[in-house]
Amino acid sequence: MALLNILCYPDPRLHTVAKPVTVFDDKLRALVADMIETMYEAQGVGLAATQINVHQRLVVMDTSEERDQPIVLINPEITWASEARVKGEEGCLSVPGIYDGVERAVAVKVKAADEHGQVREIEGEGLLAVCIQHELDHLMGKVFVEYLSPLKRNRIKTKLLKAQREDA
Ligand code: GNR
Ligand code: NI
Repeated sequence: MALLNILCYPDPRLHTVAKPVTVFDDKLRALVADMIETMYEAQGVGLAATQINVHQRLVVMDTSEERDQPIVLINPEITWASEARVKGEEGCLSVPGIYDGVERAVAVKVKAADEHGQVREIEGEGLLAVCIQHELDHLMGKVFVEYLSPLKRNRIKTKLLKAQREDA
Protein backbone atom coordinates (compact mmCIF):
# COMPACT_ATOMS: atom_id res chain seq x y z
CA MET A 1 0.00 0.00 0.00
CA ALA A 2 1.16 3.51 -0.72
CA LEU A 3 -0.07 7.08 -0.60
CA LEU A 4 -0.25 8.78 -3.98
CA ASN A 5 0.51 12.43 -4.78
CA ILE A 6 -2.60 14.48 -5.66
CA LEU A 7 -2.25 17.04 -8.48
CA CYS A 8 -3.21 20.60 -7.57
CA TYR A 9 -5.17 23.05 -9.74
CA PRO A 10 -4.17 24.74 -12.04
CA ASP A 11 -1.89 21.82 -12.98
CA PRO A 12 -2.57 21.32 -16.73
CA ARG A 13 -2.45 17.53 -16.28
CA LEU A 14 -5.86 17.79 -14.55
CA HIS A 15 -7.31 18.54 -18.01
CA THR A 16 -6.20 15.21 -19.53
CA VAL A 17 -9.06 13.03 -20.86
CA ALA A 18 -8.81 9.51 -19.39
CA LYS A 19 -8.86 6.34 -21.50
CA PRO A 20 -10.90 3.22 -20.70
CA VAL A 21 -9.33 0.52 -18.53
CA THR A 22 -8.75 -2.58 -20.67
CA VAL A 23 -6.93 -4.99 -18.31
CA PHE A 24 -8.36 -6.07 -14.94
CA ASP A 25 -5.25 -7.50 -13.27
CA ASP A 26 -3.49 -7.43 -9.89
CA LYS A 27 -1.66 -4.26 -10.90
CA LEU A 28 -5.01 -2.50 -11.39
CA ARG A 29 -6.27 -3.84 -8.04
CA ALA A 30 -3.10 -2.57 -6.31
CA LEU A 31 -3.70 0.88 -7.84
CA VAL A 32 -7.33 0.80 -6.61
CA ALA A 33 -6.14 -0.08 -3.08
CA ASP A 34 -3.63 2.80 -3.13
CA MET A 35 -6.30 5.21 -4.37
CA ILE A 36 -8.69 4.17 -1.57
CA GLU A 37 -5.91 4.60 1.01
CA THR A 38 -5.04 8.03 -0.46
CA MET A 39 -8.73 9.11 -0.45
CA TYR A 40 -9.13 8.18 3.25
CA GLU A 41 -5.83 9.82 4.23
CA ALA A 42 -6.87 13.05 2.44
CA GLN A 43 -10.37 12.81 4.00
CA GLY A 44 -12.06 13.04 0.61
CA VAL A 45 -15.38 11.46 -0.38
CA GLY A 46 -13.98 10.57 -3.80
CA LEU A 47 -10.80 10.42 -5.86
CA ALA A 48 -10.47 10.15 -9.64
CA ALA A 49 -7.37 8.58 -11.23
CA THR A 50 -6.82 11.86 -13.12
CA GLN A 51 -6.02 13.53 -9.78
CA ILE A 52 -3.09 11.16 -9.19
CA ASN A 53 -1.86 11.60 -12.79
CA VAL A 54 -3.16 8.22 -13.99
CA HIS A 55 -5.27 8.87 -17.06
CA GLN A 56 -7.57 5.86 -17.00
CA ARG A 57 -11.33 5.79 -16.37
CA LEU A 58 -11.16 4.81 -12.71
CA VAL A 59 -12.60 6.44 -9.58
CA VAL A 60 -13.01 5.49 -5.93
CA MET A 61 -15.63 7.00 -3.60
CA ASP A 62 -16.94 6.61 -0.07
CA THR A 63 -19.82 8.79 1.10
CA SER A 64 -20.57 6.65 4.18
CA GLU A 65 -20.44 8.22 7.64
CA GLU A 66 -18.14 5.45 8.96
CA ARG A 67 -15.77 5.65 5.94
CA ASP A 68 -15.90 1.88 5.57
CA GLN A 69 -17.86 1.43 2.31
CA PRO A 70 -15.52 2.16 -0.58
CA ILE A 71 -17.07 2.09 -4.07
CA VAL A 72 -14.89 1.46 -7.14
CA LEU A 73 -16.13 2.66 -10.53
CA ILE A 74 -14.17 1.55 -13.59
CA ASN A 75 -15.16 2.75 -17.08
CA PRO A 76 -18.19 4.51 -15.55
CA GLU A 77 -20.96 5.86 -17.76
CA ILE A 78 -23.99 7.83 -16.57
CA THR A 79 -27.05 6.01 -17.93
CA TRP A 80 -29.68 8.33 -16.43
CA ALA A 81 -29.75 11.73 -14.72
CA SER A 82 -32.80 13.29 -13.05
CA GLU A 83 -34.19 16.40 -14.66
CA ALA A 84 -34.30 17.93 -11.21
CA ARG A 85 -31.13 19.84 -10.44
CA VAL A 86 -29.83 21.44 -7.27
CA LYS A 87 -26.99 23.78 -6.41
CA GLY A 88 -24.69 22.51 -3.66
CA GLU A 89 -21.39 23.51 -2.10
CA GLU A 90 -18.46 21.58 -3.60
CA GLY A 91 -14.82 21.18 -2.76
CA CYS A 92 -12.04 19.19 -4.39
CA LEU A 93 -8.83 17.60 -3.13
CA SER A 94 -7.12 19.17 -6.16
CA VAL A 95 -8.42 22.65 -5.26
CA PRO A 96 -7.58 22.78 -1.53
CA GLY A 97 -9.43 25.23 0.69
CA ILE A 98 -11.87 26.39 -2.01
CA TYR A 99 -15.62 25.73 -1.77
CA ASP A 100 -18.35 27.07 -4.05
CA GLY A 101 -21.79 26.26 -5.38
CA VAL A 102 -22.24 24.01 -8.42
CA GLU A 103 -25.54 22.92 -9.95
CA ARG A 104 -25.88 19.17 -10.57
CA ALA A 105 -28.58 16.56 -11.23
CA VAL A 106 -30.19 15.51 -7.92
CA ALA A 107 -29.96 11.79 -8.80
CA VAL A 108 -28.04 9.72 -11.34
CA LYS A 109 -27.57 6.11 -12.39
CA VAL A 110 -24.08 5.00 -13.35
CA LYS A 111 -23.00 1.77 -15.01
CA ALA A 112 -19.46 0.73 -14.15
CA ALA A 113 -17.21 -2.25 -13.56
CA ASP A 114 -15.61 -3.06 -10.20
CA GLU A 115 -11.91 -3.98 -9.86
CA HIS A 116 -12.71 -7.56 -10.94
CA GLY A 117 -14.40 -6.45 -14.16
CA GLN A 118 -17.90 -7.18 -12.83
CA VAL A 119 -20.28 -4.60 -14.37
CA ARG A 120 -23.21 -3.27 -12.34
CA GLU A 121 -25.44 -0.21 -12.18
CA ILE A 122 -25.54 2.04 -9.13
CA GLU A 123 -28.13 4.70 -8.36
CA GLY A 124 -27.07 7.67 -6.28
CA GLU A 125 -28.75 10.72 -4.83
CA GLY A 126 -27.62 13.47 -2.49
CA LEU A 127 -23.88 13.55 -1.84
CA LEU A 128 -23.32 10.28 -3.75
CA ALA A 129 -24.96 11.76 -6.89
CA VAL A 130 -22.85 14.92 -6.57
CA CYS A 131 -19.70 12.87 -6.06
CA ILE A 132 -20.38 10.62 -9.08
CA GLN A 133 -20.83 13.67 -11.34
CA HIS A 134 -17.78 15.45 -9.85
CA GLU A 135 -15.55 12.38 -10.33
CA LEU A 136 -16.77 11.68 -13.89
CA ASP A 137 -15.96 15.30 -14.74
CA HIS A 138 -12.37 14.70 -13.55
CA LEU A 139 -12.08 11.77 -16.00
CA MET A 140 -13.11 14.18 -18.79
CA GLY A 141 -10.42 16.64 -17.66
CA LYS A 142 -12.90 18.96 -15.98
CA VAL A 143 -12.43 20.53 -12.54
CA PHE A 144 -15.45 22.00 -10.65
CA VAL A 145 -14.02 25.56 -10.75
CA GLU A 146 -14.70 25.51 -14.50
CA TYR A 147 -18.42 25.92 -13.62
CA LEU A 148 -17.64 29.19 -11.81
CA SER A 149 -17.32 32.63 -13.41
CA PRO A 150 -13.98 33.47 -15.10
CA LEU A 151 -13.45 36.11 -12.40
CA LYS A 152 -13.79 33.59 -9.55
CA ARG A 153 -11.72 31.03 -11.43
CA ASN A 154 -8.87 33.47 -12.00
CA ARG A 155 -8.87 34.46 -8.33
CA ILE A 156 -8.68 30.80 -7.36
CA LYS A 157 -5.85 30.18 -9.85
CA THR A 158 -3.82 33.11 -8.50
CA LYS A 159 -4.42 32.10 -4.88
CA LEU A 160 -3.41 28.46 -5.41
CA LEU A 161 -0.34 29.34 -7.52
CA LYS A 162 0.82 31.68 -4.76
CA ALA A 163 0.25 28.99 -2.09
CA GLN A 164 2.21 26.47 -4.21
CA ARG A 165 5.07 28.96 -4.66
CA GLU A 166 5.26 29.54 -0.93
CA ASP A 167 5.17 25.78 -0.32
CA ALA A 168 8.10 25.12 -2.64
O1 GNR B 1 -13.86 15.26 -0.79
C1 GNR B 1 -14.60 15.79 -1.62
N1 GNR B 1 -15.74 16.38 -1.20
C2 GNR B 1 -16.71 16.86 -2.05
C3 GNR B 1 -17.70 17.68 -1.50
C4 GNR B 1 -18.69 18.18 -2.31
C5 GNR B 1 -18.72 17.86 -3.64
C6 GNR B 1 -17.76 17.05 -4.20
C7 GNR B 1 -16.75 16.54 -3.41
S1 GNR B 1 -15.56 15.50 -4.10
C8 GNR B 1 -14.21 15.80 -3.04
C9 GNR B 1 -13.07 14.84 -3.33
C10 GNR B 1 -12.54 15.10 -4.72
O2 GNR B 1 -11.91 16.07 -5.02
N2 GNR B 1 -12.85 14.24 -5.64
O3 GNR B 1 -12.47 14.42 -6.90
NI1 NI C 1 -12.26 16.57 -7.15
